[in-house]
Parts: sequence; C-alpha cells; structure tokens
Amino acid sequence: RPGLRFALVLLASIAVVAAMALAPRMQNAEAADLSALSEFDGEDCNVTVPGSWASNTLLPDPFTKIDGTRITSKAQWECRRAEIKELAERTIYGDKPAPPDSVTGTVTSSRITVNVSDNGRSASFSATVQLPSGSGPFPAVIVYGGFGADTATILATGTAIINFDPSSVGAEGTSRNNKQGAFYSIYGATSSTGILMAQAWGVSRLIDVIEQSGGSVLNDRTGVTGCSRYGKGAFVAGAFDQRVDLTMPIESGTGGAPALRSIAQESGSQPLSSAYGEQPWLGDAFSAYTSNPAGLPVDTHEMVGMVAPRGLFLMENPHVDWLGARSGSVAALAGAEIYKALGVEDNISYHSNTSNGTHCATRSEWQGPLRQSIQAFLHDSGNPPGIMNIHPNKAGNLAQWRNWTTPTLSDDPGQTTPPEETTTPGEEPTTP
Ligand code: MCU
Repeated sequence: RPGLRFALVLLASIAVVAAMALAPRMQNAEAADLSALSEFDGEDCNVTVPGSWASNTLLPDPFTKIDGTRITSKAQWECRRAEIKELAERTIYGDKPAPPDSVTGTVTSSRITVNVSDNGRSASFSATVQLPSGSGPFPAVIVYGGFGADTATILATGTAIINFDPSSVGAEGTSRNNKQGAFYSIYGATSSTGILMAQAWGVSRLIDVIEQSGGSVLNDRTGVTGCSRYGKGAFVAGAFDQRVDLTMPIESGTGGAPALRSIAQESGSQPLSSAYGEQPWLGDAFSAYTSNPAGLPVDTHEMVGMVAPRGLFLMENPHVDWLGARSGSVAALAGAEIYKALGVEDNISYHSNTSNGTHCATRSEWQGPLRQSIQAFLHDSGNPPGIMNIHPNKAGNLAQWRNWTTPTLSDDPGQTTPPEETTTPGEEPTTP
C-alpha cells in the first residue's frame, strides 16, 4: 500500500513542521505567563546599571527601560522588573544575594527549621507553625512579628500561620557596621544590605524549606503579612520573591509601601532621614537619598509592580499622620497602573477607609477583603476583591505624580531572538 505509506509520511511531516512552527510560540506563551516559578525569574536578563541617571521629582516611568525605550509587551515586564530589582537593591534596600549554596530544614505541624550555607558560612533559624482545623496540606501566611495581623481570620480560612520573628534573621537595634542575625552571620556584620531585605531573604529561605518538604504539612501556596515595621518587611519580602502568592503589608509607613518622593512632601509623615536612622531598615546606600528622593532611579510604586501579577492587598491607617497613608495611596495608584498594563487589575487591592485610628488594630473593615484575597490567591477559590478604597483625608492624586501614560501591552513578545543569526565564534555565518 504505497499510497497509504505516502499519506502517513506526509501526515508525519506536516506534524513535524507544525510542531517546529509552534515551538517558538509556546516558548513565548510561557514567557508571557508571568506567574512565579522561582524566587526571581529575571536572572538571565542582563541588567546593566548606568553610572548615573537623571533626577526626577515625579515617580519614574515603570515602563521605560534603562536604555530609554518603553516596553510594548507583557512578556517584556520580566526583564524590566529585573532592572527595577537591581536599581532598588542598589539604592534603597541593599543587595539580596542569589539563592544560597545549600538550604535544608524541616516542616512539622508546629515548627519550621532552616539551615543555610553560602560562601562557606552557615546559619540557622526557625519559625513556629499554627495549623487551622481540618486536614492539610495547607497554604500558609508568614506573619512577621507578633501583632497587627488578623490571625483569627487567616486561620478561619483554612490557612496556616507561620510566626516569623524577623529579628532572628535581621535584628533591630544594631549599628550599621555591626548588623546581626542569620543573614549577617553569612554575609557579614558590615554588609550594606538593610534588615528589611535581610528579613526578606529569611522569608525566601522559609519558602525553600516548605518547597523541599513536598507538601507533607504545608502546600506551596504562601502569603506574607505584618504591621508597621513588620509591614515594611512584608512589603519587601513579597516584592523580592516571586513565590510569594499574596503580599499583605499593614500600616507600613516610611520604608514600606508609601512612595518615597511623596513621603518627603507629606506633612507629619516619618521623614526619610528618620526611617533611615531609626533602624538599619534600608540599605546603607539610601543615605545618599534621604534628602534627595528625586535622585532615586525608582520608587515604591515599582516595588508594587514587582509584586504583579501576584496578589497584593495593602492596608493603611489614615488617622496617624506618621504612617504616610497619602503616600501609600500614591504608590498603590501608580503601582496599579502596572497591574492594569499586565491585564490583572483586580489582583491589587488597597484599603485605608477605616474608622479606628489605633495603630495595628484588628479592623472589621479588612476582614472581608482579607478573606477574599486569601481564598483567591492561596486557595484558588473565587475572585480577589480588586478594591481601591481610599480614605478621603489621605487620598493622593496620581496625576500630580506622573508624566507617563499607561501603555497597552501586547500579548506578543516584544523582542524575539532572530533565528538565523547564531554563529560560533570564529566562523562565518552560514547561509542555509
Ligand atoms: C510604621 O512603622 C514604625 C515606624 O516607622 C517607627 O517610626 C515607629 O517608631 O514604629 C512604627 C512601628 O513599627 O510601630 C509598631
């Protein structure tokens, strides 16, 4: 039956050709899918930081790359995010080292232990676990510090709590040249990385151990929250680890979510120099910007954007001026433009429309959106709240803070690697 054989060969060839044609598209589809696979997906992005950059009294355009061109596709956000990460580490928070040589540990129903080695040094820390009722494995929310987070509501959603003492990884109360905690045991007491980033590194190592545990107690869905100084920490942890599915900073104030340029102009808010001096929260390099936030190449709306497309629920207190809630709304509104451009507008929520002015109080107004966020991002159930509920007394005006527009980003890759131009060094390009 040569006719049949010919038909089969023809069909097979069509299949092969079709597969070859589809292959790059499938890769592009993966690139366009911005969901997190690792702590940081932009490792291959080749970021070159310039020696200097223009001063800008407005919030920098999140969509303009270091080379001055604007991104045009959603897939390009990954490498733009890598630029933002690098610039933010250099100027605001200090460096977050690449994943360590070795991380081991255990997850039980009451405790997570973490042992880390990197560059020949090692350190350990642990966190306690509280399980909800029901049978696991459960998603978990890492709660920084011991106050301000509504742990009862979190547990009631069938979500575990990991009580994280951030001082075990990056301690408060030290001088900048004698920083303490597990991070500094490995990277040195004079590391220029601030304690917020050190603590964020600790969160990443907890997630490493949860991932390795294979879902015996906890599954791989993780959120992070905390109030006040611990809200600053939660914000940084969520921005700098793409495995965090839901980031929920509460009343984080200066050094947390509020836009730094706006803080400098918001009356009564904690001044940049105060936040820099009170604790080694920010990196040592931030000293150059406490009186000159316009000199920063990035601002916190771009850390908000680093969290995108993942879940983010920012909570703020409009009754205590020190907390800079107006600047918090500025960062949320500007950051929400990044969520919009990526087509995931509902994945960011903001709420400052509270009645009780007590700092870090448990607030009934936050219960509903908290529950809904956890259900959506940690249990794959229902839709996120997608709210921007800003207290009128502390409502920032985005138009006053930007001179850029929000692009419509395509689903196509903005830049493709030209296929025929690969040559081995020393060889002439071959014509096919
Ligand atoms: C909002 O976070 C801080 C604030 O930055 C400090 O100036 C103040 O002393 O404490 C706040 C806090 O953590 O309160 C619990």
